[in-house]
Amino acid sequence: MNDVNEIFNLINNSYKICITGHKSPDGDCIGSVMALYHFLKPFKKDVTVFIDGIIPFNYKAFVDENIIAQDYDNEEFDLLFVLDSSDEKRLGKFENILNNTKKTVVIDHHKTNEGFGDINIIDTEMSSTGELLYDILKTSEMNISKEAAVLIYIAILTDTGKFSYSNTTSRTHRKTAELIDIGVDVAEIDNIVYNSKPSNIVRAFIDCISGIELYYNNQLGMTSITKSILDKNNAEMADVDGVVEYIREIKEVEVSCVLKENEEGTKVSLRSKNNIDVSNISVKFGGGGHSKAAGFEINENIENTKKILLKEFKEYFR
Ligand SMILES: [Mn+2]
Repeated sequence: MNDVNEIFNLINNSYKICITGHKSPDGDCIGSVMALYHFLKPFKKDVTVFIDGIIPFNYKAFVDENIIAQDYDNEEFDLLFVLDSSDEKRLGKFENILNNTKKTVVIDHHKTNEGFGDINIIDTEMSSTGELLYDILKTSEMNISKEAAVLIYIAILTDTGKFSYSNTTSRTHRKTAELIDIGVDVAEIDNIVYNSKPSNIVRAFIDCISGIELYYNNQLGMTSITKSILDKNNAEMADVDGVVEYIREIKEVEVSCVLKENEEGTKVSLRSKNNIDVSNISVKFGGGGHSKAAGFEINENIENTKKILLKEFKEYFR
C-alpha cells in the first residue's frame, strides 16, 4: 500500500485539490466523491468538486449542491482525485481538468480501467469505489465522520444492489458493519434512497417497463427510455433508475439492456445475470464497466442501436 501513503503525502503537500467522478453520477460516484470531500475538511485545503450531470433526486439530501462547481475555467490544481471513472472520457465536460493538474490520483474498481493517473489505485475485487476509498481513508488512522460514513455506505449499498450482487463479499459486510458502528442508520437511508420516488418518476418507470421486449428465447431483455416517455411524465433521465435491473428479474433473462435516448444518440446500459461478460461488448463500442454491469454511448438512434445489439448478442444465445 505504498501508493496509499503517497496519496497522503500528496494531500499534505498540496493546497488546491480537486475531486471529480463520472458524468451522469450514480450512488457510488456521488457517495465516494462527497465522502472524500468531507474527509479532507480537517486538512484545511482549498477543495473543489466537479461532477458533470444532475444529482438524482434521491441523493440530494446527502449533497450540498452549492459546493459542486458547474463550470470549469481552466483553473490549475495541485492534486486531482478521479473516482469511479474507468477512463478520461467519463469525466464528460470536465475531462480537461486532467491537463491542468500537477498530480492525478485515480481510485476505481472497474476492470476496464487501464490507469490514467500518476497514482492508480484500481481494485476490481472491490464492490464499489466507496468500499475501496474506505480502505484507503482508514489507513490514515484519522477520524471518519458520520457524514462520511453515510456517504460511503450509500456508495456500497447502491453498487451492490443492496448487498445482493456477486461483488458483495464478506469483507464488504465487515466494512459495512463498521460504518453502522460509526452511526449509519440503514432504514433511514433505505427510505431516502429507495422509498422516496415522486409518483411521476414511478409512472415513467412503468412506461419503460411496459415496453420490454424479449429475444432469443427470452434470454435477452430490452427496453428504451425515450424523450417522449420522459416528457409525458415530466421526468428527468437521471431520475429514472432501476429499469435495467428490473428486466433482469425475468427468470430466463441472462442479459438486460436499456437504451436511453440522448442528444448525441443512445446511451446503452447492460446487465448480466450469470456468465456473459457484458464489459466486452461495452469496450467494443468505446465504453467500459464490469462483467455484470457495463455501458457505452453510440451515435445512433434507438432503432439502429437495437439492431446493433441484437446482432452483437446473437452469438451468445445460439
Ligand atoms: Mn462504482
